[in-house]
Amino acid sequence: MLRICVALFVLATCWAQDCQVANIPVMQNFDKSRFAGKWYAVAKKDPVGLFLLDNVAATYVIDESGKMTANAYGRVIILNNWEMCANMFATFEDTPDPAKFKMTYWGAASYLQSGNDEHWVIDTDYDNYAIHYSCREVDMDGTCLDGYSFIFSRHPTGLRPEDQKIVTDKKKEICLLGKYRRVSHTGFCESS
Ligand code: DAO
Repeated sequence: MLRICVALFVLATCWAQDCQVANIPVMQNFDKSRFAGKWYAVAKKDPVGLFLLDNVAATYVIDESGKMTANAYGRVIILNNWEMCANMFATFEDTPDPAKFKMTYWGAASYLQSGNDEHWVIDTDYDNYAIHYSCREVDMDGTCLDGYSFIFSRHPTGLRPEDQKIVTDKKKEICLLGKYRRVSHTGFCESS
């Protein structure tokens, strides 16, 4: 009996820890109009060649046709040692899954990063926290080789204590527990 229980536990753990990008669970019935507005990044899992360092916030807008766009800012260091606040823009293409978007992003200045990334919403309660995920490169075994993720809060001071467990459980589910660093808000980008 004990052996069966252990086997079931191991099976359940493996199932809960499915790190295949294709199996990452995203927000069910995601409603982008409720997602609109300003979000402060409070933690980030960096991609290879990280870009946005801290003081990161994104404001999502949904126009009358339902199209989502965003403008974002964050402190970056470019050209070896030039510290500045980067203003970024993004457009989103809908996909059959309402929580998964194809994002095109670019900087207000040409020397800032630009590119195309996945933009998935893993979970949100719309009013307090949101978990974003983007895998840039899928490995041969189906897991993510290079990606990034933001933990967003509606509050620049961070997550409410009651949201912390939910977010920790989701980090585990997407195989990124322990991979995040704190994103501070010092006012660096406030005047831009
Ligand atoms: O910081 O290393 C990095 C990658 C960031 C990609 C730039 C994204 C700009 C638009 C952000 C919209 C919300 C995620």
